[in-house]
Amino acid sequence: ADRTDPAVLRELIATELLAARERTALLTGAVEDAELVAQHSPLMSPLVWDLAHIGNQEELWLLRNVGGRDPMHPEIDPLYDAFEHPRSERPSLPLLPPDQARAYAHEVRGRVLDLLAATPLEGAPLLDAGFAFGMIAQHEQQHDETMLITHQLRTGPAVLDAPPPPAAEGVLGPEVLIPAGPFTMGTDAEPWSLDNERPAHRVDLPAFWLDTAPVSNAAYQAFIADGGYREPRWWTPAGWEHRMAADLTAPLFWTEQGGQWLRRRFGHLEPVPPNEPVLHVSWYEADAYARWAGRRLPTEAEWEKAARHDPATGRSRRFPWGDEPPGPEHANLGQRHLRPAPVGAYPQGESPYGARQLIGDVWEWTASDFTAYPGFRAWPYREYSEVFFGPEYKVLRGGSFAVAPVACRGTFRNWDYPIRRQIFSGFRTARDAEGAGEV
Ligand code: AVJ
Ligand code: FE
Repeated sequence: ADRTDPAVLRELIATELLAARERTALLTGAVEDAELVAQHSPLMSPLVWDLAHIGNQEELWLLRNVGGRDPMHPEIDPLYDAFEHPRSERPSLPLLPPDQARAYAHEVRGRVLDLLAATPLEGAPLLDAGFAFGMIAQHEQQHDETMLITHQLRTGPAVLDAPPPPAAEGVLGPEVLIPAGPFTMGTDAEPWSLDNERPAHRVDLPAFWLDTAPVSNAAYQAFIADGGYREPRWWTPAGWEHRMAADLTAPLFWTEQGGQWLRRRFGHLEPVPPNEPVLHVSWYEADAYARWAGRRLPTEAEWEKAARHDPATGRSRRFPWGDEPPGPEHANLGQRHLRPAPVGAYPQGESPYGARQLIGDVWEWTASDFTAYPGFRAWPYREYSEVFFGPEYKVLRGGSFAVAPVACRGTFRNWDYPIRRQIFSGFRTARDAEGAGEV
């Protein structure tokens, strides 16, 4: 698609906004209103908050900032400002009830589509390449992932359904070698990249080995069976303290019954599938597993080099498979499936170095803190990224089965606290390759 053609770009934006809204409608329409206003976990907002927050951010950025319109309901703004009230307190706020929240988001969207038709997609930084519209489509999809996390935390009968992901293909070696050398990290070119992905900059890395695919449940069960959760030497001091305080013994949603591990998944109880990437582990657990395995988590730069660097041209590409947008043959994205694919799936999504499933399936914890790239400039608001920079947050890369293609690329950065595991988080491990990387 030629995004420099305004008609094509408008069509693309409208398609992305619609895709996000269909997903929002699915996630908020699958349960009764009583469940929309309920708190399913203190870690999450009630679903009805996400719904109106989606509409409120769309009104704020598109109707007010781009369109210059007056606020529709200024009195509700503080209710839906994520920095005003912690998630745990949101159920007790005087939120819009479900029918009004839906009507508000719908009303905003109608006006946004009129605005899109009437606005030049150039001539101002928020407008260039339709950036503000792209940011809002990504924002809604990010909250759709958040709402899917809430669905996973909710108890009760299953309400969501999807076909299984594709099977593994081929026989893979355990790890791939990424030779030493510089690569370009981050981007100046992605039109809808968010501020923390910019600017592009060169990073020189020593050679390293990286797991071909994410760590599987079977491999993780070996760590559990070997007493990994009882052995402080595998854990960082903060990790061990947390493991004790929170009484961690297995990934979230796992239970042992009669010597077998079962997991709860969107309302179903099932045996833990051995060949699926492990899911719902904290950074502390991922880090402890890696040390037990005699390995370590990859740094964020290592992850991105493995995912984007093309040794044939020396260029960094948008995705492991090249520059084409993700299709169903490349990666498990967009909630097409309600689970990660088995390790070794998606041969067409392989990177030049032979790594699989870097994009989609599970978010991958990295060793790195969430920090600004050299030359970072907060845009268009400090509260998207800048206020989170620092050692409290660890970076996750690659996106999960719950991430939409519009909010996923080789440069995309996610972050969370190292204790968090309700998110769709897994990991792969790495090790140094001293002397092996001369090219
Ligand atoms: C990038 C996933 C950490 O959900 O807190 C949504 C995305 N920012 N609304 C989050 C976001 C503002 C953000 N994460
Ligand atoms: Fe938000």
